[in-house]
Amino acid sequence: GKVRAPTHIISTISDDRGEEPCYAGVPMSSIIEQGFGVGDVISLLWFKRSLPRYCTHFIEICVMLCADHGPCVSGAHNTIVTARAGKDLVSSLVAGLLTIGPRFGGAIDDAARYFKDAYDRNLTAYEFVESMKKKGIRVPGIGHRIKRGDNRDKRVELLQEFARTHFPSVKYMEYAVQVETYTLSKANNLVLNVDGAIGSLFLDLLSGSGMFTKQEIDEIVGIGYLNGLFVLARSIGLIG
Ligand code: Q5B
Repeated sequence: GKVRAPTHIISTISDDRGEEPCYAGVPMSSIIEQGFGVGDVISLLWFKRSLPRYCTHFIEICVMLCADHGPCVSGAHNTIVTARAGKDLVSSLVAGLLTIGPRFGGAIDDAARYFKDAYDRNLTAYEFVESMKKKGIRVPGIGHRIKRGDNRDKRVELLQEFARTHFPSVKYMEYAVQVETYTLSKANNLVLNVDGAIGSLFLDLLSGSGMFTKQEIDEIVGIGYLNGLFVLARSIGLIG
């Protein structure tokens, strides 16, 4: 057959030079034979390592729970309008995806950054929230348009329940809950939202699994690719 033109890019993630493509050194056949799931594939392609099953299961739960949230949210609205205007699937999908940002679905990275910084500096929830208010920054991961203190987000409860059962430590999530308790005392809509739950729990996954060095955790949180979880998940719903 044809020989591929030499690549101008070196990838340390995927390699198709052998008999079969490898994801972070793991051949595709092993992925299938060992019964890996999409969470394992994400851990290989995003984190370049095999993570314990409870971590890959958590990733899968995030993807499943964020796959859709009805037609009212910005992303679904734009995708539906674009599709009804007669555009193709990819155009409709990206029209929706482009709305993902700080106010809609794209607050996971910032939630992880701010919760980590505040927890690691031993700030109380009060000190953290009030310092954000002084800077005029909304607390990422807090607040929802329809969810309330007396009408919690089921997705958040399910993620918390899973983590409390399977994670060795949920210290960042418990901190996020303390922040929520304080923000709820200010207004009933300032609940811990799904972005905040994923952001804080991913910090617990990174620091509690023993699979990442401190430097790697700082790098992951700094680069910011946890929003990718929401982008990936919501693509499922938008395509539907
Ligand atoms: N206030 C989420 O706003 C929302 C505050 C706050 C301090 C806060 C807002 C926000 C931070 C970003 C964030 C992810 C825009 C949300 C998601 C996925 C989704 C979506 C879905 C899905 C909602 C009313 C008053 C104002 C504000 C104050 C609000 N949030 N103060 N820290 N975090 N959060 N984004 O309801 O005095 O009246 O001026 O930006 O975490 O996107 O399901 O819909 O799966 O698709 O429009 O779940 O909370 O409220 O903007 O009218 O604010 O509350 O300053 O105070 P709302 P607003 P004041 S999860």
